[in-house]
Amino acid sequence: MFYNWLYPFHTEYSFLNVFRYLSFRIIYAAVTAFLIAFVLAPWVIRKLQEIKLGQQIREDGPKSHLAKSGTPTMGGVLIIFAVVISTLLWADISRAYVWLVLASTMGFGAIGFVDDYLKFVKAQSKGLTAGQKFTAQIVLALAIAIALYFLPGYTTKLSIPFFKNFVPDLGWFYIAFAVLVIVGSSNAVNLTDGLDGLAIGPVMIAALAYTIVAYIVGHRVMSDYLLIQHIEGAGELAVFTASILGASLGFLWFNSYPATVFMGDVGSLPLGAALGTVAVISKHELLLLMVGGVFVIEAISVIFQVVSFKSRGTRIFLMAPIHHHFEMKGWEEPKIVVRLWIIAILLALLSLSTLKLR
Ligand code: 57M
Repeated sequence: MFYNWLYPFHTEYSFLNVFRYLSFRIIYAAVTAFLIAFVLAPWVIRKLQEIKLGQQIREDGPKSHLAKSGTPTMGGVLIIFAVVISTLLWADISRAYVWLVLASTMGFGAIGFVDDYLKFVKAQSKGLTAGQKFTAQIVLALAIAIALYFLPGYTTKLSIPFFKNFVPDLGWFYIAFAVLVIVGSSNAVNLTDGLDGLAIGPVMIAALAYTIVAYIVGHRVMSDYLLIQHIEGAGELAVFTASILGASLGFLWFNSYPATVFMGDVGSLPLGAALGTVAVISKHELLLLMVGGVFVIEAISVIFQVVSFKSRGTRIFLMAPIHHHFEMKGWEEPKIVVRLWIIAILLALLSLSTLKLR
């Protein structure tokens, strides 16, 4: 908005020139989102406590979690609010991509909100059924993928990490592929969100990595130099991912161990979908497997556990997702969380190296 409304006056007021610079807008988007989340959090947490929107804890999980009963949940509302406001303020809102990522984030946020709200009114840890949640996610992701497909200039070519000349064109199949990336990412972040700070840390790290990717993809000279598909306007996505980074930092202040608020599905579903949508639009879809490697590890641990349990009747992990396995082994919660952050940082660094190594 600042870019669209204030920059046009730069001929009269030269200081308004700053709004032209993407790097400036990226940094201030992160700072703005942080401030919104950080300043409003105590008030939001108080309100959530007042309406008794506390977490119900399942009794079959690790026993240490019983002490968390009543911790306010749905803190994700604040993250999404901060991301949307900051993106609207700092991005070039004439770009369709900006509206698409915002639509994806708010749409998945709405699914998460309904799920959390039902858990709250029914006062039990249920909510939407898996089938209802999954159907809603697929319909929404499909709408986004189809909109992208018909957007002028958008290509259905797929970049493969480490390969510069092998860029297969998926054609119509790209729509199904994009749905898979967005829905998969949304659910993987949701599965990861089971310890204080566990999901939000890797979300921040992935958001930072995609800020760099989107900046380069949207920069004609840099993308040409690195032999990466250039996407006109994709740089504005970096303003969005920087907002995720800032809002997440503000939330982490309160979600760090021992957490005073959880994000709820209203946070985890849209954050995962947002990363998936950015990965799709910036044409670095497969890179998300590496950038979001911690989410992939968590999701794979569940798949392996369920398949093993159903087919052989035995478990591979003491409990899935894998963070529960480490808890059952007696690791302290902050140790598990920080170690998974370390893995996330290493994977993000490796992912960024693929921009050059191809
Ligand atoms: C969400 N939600 C947390 C909080 C958060 C298929 C199966 C693997 C699904 C999986 C599942 O339901 N995952 C989805 C996990 C819950 O957190 C809430 O949910 C929101 C995210 N959606 O924001 O509102 C609990 O996690 C803890 N937590 C924190 N700090 C945080 O910052 O400590 C969350 C955020 C909170 C709190 O205790 O209540 C969750 O874990 O439920 N199911 C499971 O994860 C279950 N695993 C399982 O059944 N494993 C079996 C299967 C795979 C065969 C096995 O291994 O044998 C476990 N989850 C729990 N108890 N709680 C097992 C039992």
